[in-house]
Amino acid sequence: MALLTPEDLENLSTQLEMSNETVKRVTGSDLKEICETLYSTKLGSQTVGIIPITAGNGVISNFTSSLLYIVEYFGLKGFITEHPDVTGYYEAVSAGADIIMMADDHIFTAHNLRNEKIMSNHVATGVIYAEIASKFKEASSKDILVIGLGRVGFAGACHLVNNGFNVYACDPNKEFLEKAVNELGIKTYCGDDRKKFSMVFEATPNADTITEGMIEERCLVSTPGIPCGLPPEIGKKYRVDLVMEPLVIGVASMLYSII
Ligand code: 2YC
Ligand code: MG
Repeated sequence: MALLTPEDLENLSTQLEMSNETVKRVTGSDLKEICETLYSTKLGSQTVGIIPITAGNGVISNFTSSLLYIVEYFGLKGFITEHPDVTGYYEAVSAGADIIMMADDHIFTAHNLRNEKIMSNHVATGVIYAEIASKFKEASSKDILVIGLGRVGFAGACHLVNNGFNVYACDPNKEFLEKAVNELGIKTYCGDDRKKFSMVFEATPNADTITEGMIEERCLVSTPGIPCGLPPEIGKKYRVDLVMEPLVIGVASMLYSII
């Protein structure tokens, strides 16, 4: 999984405003409304304890401060523990946190201590980016293309199948593809098939995974993927609407999913 860099999280508020504006324009709902509908819930006044974790590649300088910004943006209370790791966990629970948020290099999780619900970032991110793609107002059918069937892509594909969409998917990893065909019944799709899509959910750690043959003019591409799977020149030529943001949209999905 591509680890975030401090640069990825710079001017997060601007990245949020821009992607929220695009989401509103192409789906008719903003991020809050999409989360409230997706999880049929509203956030309350919970307090989130955010714990820096030094494991693996260690602390990302602006990661926990970005989480605090997001928590407060959605109207929750939050604090970053003074100490990292286990000491931080003890501090957060002792200070009365309702929700714990922490991430090592493999799992980024949110745990609601009051109802014992727990969610991972990769599942929450897959579900909400797939949901956004599927709510495209100008969509020409219920056919949707999923590019990348790793743990983020698979979670999104599963959500789309469960919501009655005709999911076509591709992944160079044959095992991932077979797993999705066997467990979700998705239809395999590869670049030179003549079918074009108006809704695309891309979840790969690779750039330029989207080619002209895949997309309809003025389609919607929804992707958490860093680097971006949509080559800028193709985005311009086909006037593609792009929803791509490094952290907020996935964290919003995590928070609403455990309330
Ligand atoms: O600052 C800290 O506490 C670090 N231990 C945080 C490590 C986060 C690693 N995960 C990532 O960079 C991201 C996830 C947020 C989503 C995809 N990659
Ligand atoms: Mg990508």
